[in-house]
Amino acid sequence: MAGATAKESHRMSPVMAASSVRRVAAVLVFAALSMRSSASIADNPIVQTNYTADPAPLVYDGRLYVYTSHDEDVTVNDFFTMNDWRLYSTLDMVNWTDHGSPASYRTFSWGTGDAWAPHGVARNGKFYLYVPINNSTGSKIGVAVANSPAGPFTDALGRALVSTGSGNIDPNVFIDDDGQAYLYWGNPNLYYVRLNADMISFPGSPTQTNLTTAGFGARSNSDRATAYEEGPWFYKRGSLYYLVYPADGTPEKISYTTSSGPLGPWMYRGDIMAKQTGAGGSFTNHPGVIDYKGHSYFFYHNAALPGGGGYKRSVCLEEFSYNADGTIPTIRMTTTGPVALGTLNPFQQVEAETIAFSSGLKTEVCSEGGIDVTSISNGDYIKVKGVDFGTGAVSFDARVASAASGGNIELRLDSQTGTLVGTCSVAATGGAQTWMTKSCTVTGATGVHDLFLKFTGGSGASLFNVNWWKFTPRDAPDGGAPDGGASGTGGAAGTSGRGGAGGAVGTSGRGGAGGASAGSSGSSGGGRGGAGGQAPGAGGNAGSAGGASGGAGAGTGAGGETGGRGGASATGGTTGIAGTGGASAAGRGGSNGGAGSGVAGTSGAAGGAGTGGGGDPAGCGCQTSPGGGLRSPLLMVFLLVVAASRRRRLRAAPAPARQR
Ligand SMILES: [Ca+2]
Repeated sequence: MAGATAKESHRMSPVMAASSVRRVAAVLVFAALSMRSSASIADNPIVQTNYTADPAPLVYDGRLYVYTSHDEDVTVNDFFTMNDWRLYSTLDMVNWTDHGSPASYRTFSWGTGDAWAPHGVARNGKFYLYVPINNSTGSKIGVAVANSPAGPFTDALGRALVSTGSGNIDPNVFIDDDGQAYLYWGNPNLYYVRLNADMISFPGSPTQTNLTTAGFGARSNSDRATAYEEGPWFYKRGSLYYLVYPADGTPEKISYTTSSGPLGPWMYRGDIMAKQTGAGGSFTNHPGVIDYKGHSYFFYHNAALPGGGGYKRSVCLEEFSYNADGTIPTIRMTTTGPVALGTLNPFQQVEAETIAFSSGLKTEVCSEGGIDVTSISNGDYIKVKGVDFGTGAVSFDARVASAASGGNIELRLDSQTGTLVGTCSVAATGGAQTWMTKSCTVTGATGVHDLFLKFTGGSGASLFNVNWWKFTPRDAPDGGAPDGGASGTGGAAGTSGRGGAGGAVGTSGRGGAGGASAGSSGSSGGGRGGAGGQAPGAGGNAGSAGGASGGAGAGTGAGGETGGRGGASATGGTTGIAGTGGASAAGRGGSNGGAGSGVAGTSGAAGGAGTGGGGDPAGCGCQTSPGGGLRSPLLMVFLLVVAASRRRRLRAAPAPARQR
């Protein structure tokens, strides 16, 4: 944030004249045009669908979240115009999923605006969002609480947590090893309190830290006693306490100080990031420092997006390594950001709002839950980094809605003009939130690539919206590879043996394929779905056809996020038991799973009903008949052929629409 003096004087500025509104509007149009023409495929700034600032990272349950403030596209009064906070998350530090707005100043009935730098922390299964907001008597700190990182947050107190004095901005909370939580904040003074265990109250009154040049550095001018400005980021690493802060007025640099205790005495350690000057620089900066998956990251903001400026900032990210003595090296801004910590699985549902970089797009609340990508016009694109197509993809599904005449999603590898592996045509769906799943064939996508969803169409400003997408693999990988499951290979058919056993349960992956094929007199293989994890198991791909005297194929999908898909089908053997539907321990039974639609064996039982774990009802034992005598060898062969054909169709079929 900027210096309080400048901010407070701006608060009393007269309402902006209409001519200024028009000027801002003109600038915005120019900015939008500039954005359209940008060919940048850099990964910083990490969010392109909004102007964001004041990053506050949080690691929770294996995922890295970052709360940000939000500079509105239309700046009012030539000053910070900030109404709500935003939340993004990642698993790989390059692809960021938009979680929308967890709260706004309107979350607090006593607030009147100025949703400035937030800080979200997790404790006791709850999430606390500490925020500065303004009202008619100056800046105050509020605290909101929620049961999930993305909210919805509600005002925990119905009044301000900190309301004494002035300059109550940039709250930052750290919970020490002994469980004591500290709240630091302030511009131009640095205050702290020890929070009670409830995280929403504190004993006594705020304490003002004694700012000395030995602790916080000398200022390059004399308007304050030390270089400290605002935005404290307080944390502990090993036995050393760190306080990182914007310093030395505007433009701000980032400096830091350390101590052997949470309350000082502080020893100034120097600068981390230099002042930003020239194009792409903003006069403020704001640090967020965190470790994730064994790496150390430094969040900050600049003005590098098209149309950016001091009131239109963007959050960026760099990786760094601590020196052996615990000091922090100087960190430079880059347009590339950190190296990816992993690849992205395109064979599970990927939210369209999971983005490494994009151009021309916005996001909005989706009627199907979560967020969708909107404001799509001809030439816009989404880059998703490090997509692992494995041995190949055969088709692409996109969940889309269009109130207009639609357009196309070109699937390109490695650049906006890279190899075209498929084109998905999107027609009108009857409404901007009327969702349909569109599919297209894919060829030539193997291995790891950056995926570009390049949008084309007419001249409209909003051709269509996208909720999510996914690819279908060339063939269901055995035993979860490359999706992380333990491997298990379907057994080869045996002339008198058993069908292969299904792949072992993938921890977060795709289920193993069922037995490759039935033995002529063997029993079938069964495939198990992935057990839980982020990626739902795809369920038993299909129980293989039962052998001449074999048992049934069974597909079992253990519960993942959306549950495993049940075994698609299973065919009973001539004397075998009919197919059993895929079970689903949790989540969805699979809208085309669920039932084993087993064809009855000559003396077998009917196909069993699948067990739906929610969502779609359990499938029926359809296309079945009670066991009856199909004793002709020719009929038996016919059944096996039908079953094989059915499996192929089911594998190639688009995934069912997943409702939330
Ligand atoms: Ca979505």
